[in-house]
Amino acid sequence: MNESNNFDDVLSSSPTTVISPILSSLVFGEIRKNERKISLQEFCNRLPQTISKKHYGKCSDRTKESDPLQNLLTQLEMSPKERERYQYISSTQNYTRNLISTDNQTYTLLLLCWNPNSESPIHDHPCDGCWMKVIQGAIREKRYIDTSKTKDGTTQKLIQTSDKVFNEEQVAYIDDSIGLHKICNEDQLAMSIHLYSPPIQKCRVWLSEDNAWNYCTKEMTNDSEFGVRL
Ligand code: 2CO
Ligand code: FE2
Repeated sequence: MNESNNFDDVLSSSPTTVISPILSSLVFGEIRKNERKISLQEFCNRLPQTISKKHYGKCSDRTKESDPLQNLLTQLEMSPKERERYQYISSTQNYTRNLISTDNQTYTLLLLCWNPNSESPIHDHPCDGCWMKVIQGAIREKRYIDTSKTKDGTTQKLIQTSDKVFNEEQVAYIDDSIGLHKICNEDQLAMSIHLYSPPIQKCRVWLSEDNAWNYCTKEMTNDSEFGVRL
């Protein structure tokens, strides 16, 4: 998630400095850094090298703008033509998982298509990290922590820690050190790009937040791969 900065407040509070918000962002490199949009093709070309850079960063940096993968995803602008190849929608599922690219070792890139009024179950991410960029509609992410792990065992519920809506172009990041999450689409068809590093093959799924022990392991399956329906 992007953290807002207070540079504009500092600048506007100075009586001798009159700088527009856009210019002040340029001064501090905010816009310049993510200004150039890149196609899906260029994104995929740059992904392997950027993934290798991530291993030099600390996990806590990945929620910040200093995270190279977050920056690369921010730059991505998938054209309707690029999207068309992967956007398989199924009326019988909450959402579809459509594989765009993977090296089977360090990353998997997917397009997820969320039907209106659909949601995922609460789940974890047994990979190092999951980056999500909304490319159509709005996605609501509810986060939870498993208190059965961290407390004395008397509370065995999942505790909700946040509830945020991500709009088009926004990028979110989660890993298991941050918590579990559930994704909801409460409006029209929504789409999001998900990057998992390394690839995610299975995850734990909770059927209710009322019992932290009531989970099962689910194999992740794709509904299409490289534009071909399975
Ligand atoms: N992790 C879920 C999946 O890959 C989607 S929710 O966002 O990470 O199916
Ligand atoms: Fe997820």
